[in-house]
Amino acid sequence: MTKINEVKAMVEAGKAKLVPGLVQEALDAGSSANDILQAMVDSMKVIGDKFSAGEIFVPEMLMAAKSMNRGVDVLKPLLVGDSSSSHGTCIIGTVAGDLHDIGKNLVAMMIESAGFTVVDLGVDVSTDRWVEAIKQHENVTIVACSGLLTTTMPAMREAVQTIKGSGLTGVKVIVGGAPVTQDYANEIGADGFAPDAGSAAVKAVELSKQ
Ligand code: B1M
Repeated sequence: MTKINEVKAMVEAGKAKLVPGLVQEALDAGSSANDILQAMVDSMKVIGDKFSAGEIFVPEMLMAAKSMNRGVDVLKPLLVGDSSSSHGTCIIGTVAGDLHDIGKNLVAMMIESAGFTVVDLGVDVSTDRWVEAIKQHENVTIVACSGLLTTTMPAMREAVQTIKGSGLTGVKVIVGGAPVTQDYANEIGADGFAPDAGSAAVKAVELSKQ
């Protein structure tokens, strides 16, 4: 088995202690940070499918997530660029009722490396908290709302509509996460949508210049 496949297998098996070492070994064996990241993202898809099929349960999903997070920690210095430009502050979080943060963390990492100061509100961010954070921080140009559950899409709608209706100017809202589409973003009045972390950073830069 190649090192990268070992990483994938150990993320799926939830072996959080083994994953960082294997990620380092995969890098040493010549795999790129992006390829290793993609392998771990693929693992989470496998985990999701097994969960849907009733083959695994929440604790296994949690261990796989922990393993992936440990692996991402090793990759982070290699994935984050050294941007000298400044596009202002980006407030990011996962919407109310939703505890998924791996995708949100990747988006935060990419947005930071694109030249934003990132304020991460974490998960389960209430509607009021988004607005408070925009008021608390200077030069907020982007708010990035992540959501992974279809059941919390109404919370995303409420967050976006409250931010847009708050009268705070100069702030653009982008949304994303597995169940979110461009159509849904349009419907709830978001300024932008991105399907993945890389394109979220591109979209954030584009919107911050408008
Ligand atoms: Co949950 N979970 N989970 N889970 N979980 C999903 C999302 C699910 C699809 C699994 C399944 O059933 N197949 C399903 C949702 C179904 C649905 O709503 N349609 C689900 C469910 C049902 C649940 C619970 C309800 C299970 C239960 O308790 N019965 C529960 C809910 C808890 C809650 O949030 N209130 C739950 C809990 C959990 C854990 C806590 C155990 C754990 C999360 C741990 C953590 O995040 N720290 C977990 C996990 C790990 C998953 C899966 C397996 C993996 C998610 C992940 O990290 N993917 C997931 C299955 C799957 O995704 N196929 C599943 C990797 C990550 C890189 O991808 O987050 O999609 P993703 O991010 C992508 C893009 O979406 C995008 O960029 C990233 C990649 O570049 N993106 C953005 C994300 N945010 C963005 C924001 C942007 C732009 C792009 O702009 C702002």
